Amino acid sequence: MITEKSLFAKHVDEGLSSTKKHLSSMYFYDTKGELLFRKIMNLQEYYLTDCEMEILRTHGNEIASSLQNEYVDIIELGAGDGIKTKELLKHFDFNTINYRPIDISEQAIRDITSKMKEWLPGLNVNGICGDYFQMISSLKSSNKKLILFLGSNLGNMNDNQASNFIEHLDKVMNVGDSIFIGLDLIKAKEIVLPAYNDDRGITAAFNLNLLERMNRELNANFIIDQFQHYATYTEKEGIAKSYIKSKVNQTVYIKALEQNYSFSENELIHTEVSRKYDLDIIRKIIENTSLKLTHQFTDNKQYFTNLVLKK
Ligand code: AVI
Repeated sequence: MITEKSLFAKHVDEGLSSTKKHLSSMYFYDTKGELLFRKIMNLQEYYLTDCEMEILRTHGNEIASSLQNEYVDIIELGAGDGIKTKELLKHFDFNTINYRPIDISEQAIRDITSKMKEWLPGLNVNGICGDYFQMISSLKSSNKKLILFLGSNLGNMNDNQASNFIEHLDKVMNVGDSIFIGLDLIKAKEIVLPAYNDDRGITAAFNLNLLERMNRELNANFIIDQFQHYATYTEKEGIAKSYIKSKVNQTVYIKALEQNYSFSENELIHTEVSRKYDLDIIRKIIENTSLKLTHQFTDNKQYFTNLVLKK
């Protein structure tokens, strides 16, 4: 049986053995990573949270009325702490919705269930613990669906993966169902880069936690101080990229893999893409689906957008 841990070990071996070293950003989110990500979301530099919150606060009523016309399962992919979602859900008629947050963390599901019930008494909440990538097929049903995918989570996939993901969602949707998605927009480097390289070093700690996780779970002997966080962004490409850079020539032993891995000075391990969008990129991503872009909402500064994609 392939356990979560052995899959992690396999991916680490593949990523650290390739000529251009890489590790998947999906491994950021262990308990420590989740906590650091919550801190990132509250950083002044991480404008994404406030911009999406502004959209939901300002247009929540309008968004809800554009989305609801009969009983609907509101499924949220990667629900997190639910603070933004609450701003949207409060505009729905609780007698006609069933809120189904999905999150990989059991604790997150427990927290969001109790908090939503406290914030929005009367709301039906049926949380599901699991990896939403692997759960999409199980969402197929005759129930009318609204799928929430907030926080520019799509941006952590490359464009091919994003198209496949949306195509997969399209297949479990029925005519009349919608996706409500939040996406960060392409903008100047002076705004985007600090969001991925904050002054307090929280994003650095979040990225370097990948090394700590390998130490904890795979008995590796990474000396964290000998690596550093490195982020890049060009407006032309519209993709923020995060790396871990080796400060010196060094060799690390990973006991679970019984293998040494060498890093030369300044060598990079690619750990994350955070894609920024414009409407052309979105149209391309949904071009092989039967989804239509029906509504667009943006914040005042036009940094972020929320879109309705309707089947
Ligand atoms: C979850 N995701 C949308 C975040 C982002 O902006 O790419 C993850 C993150 N990585 C560094 N800071 C935040």
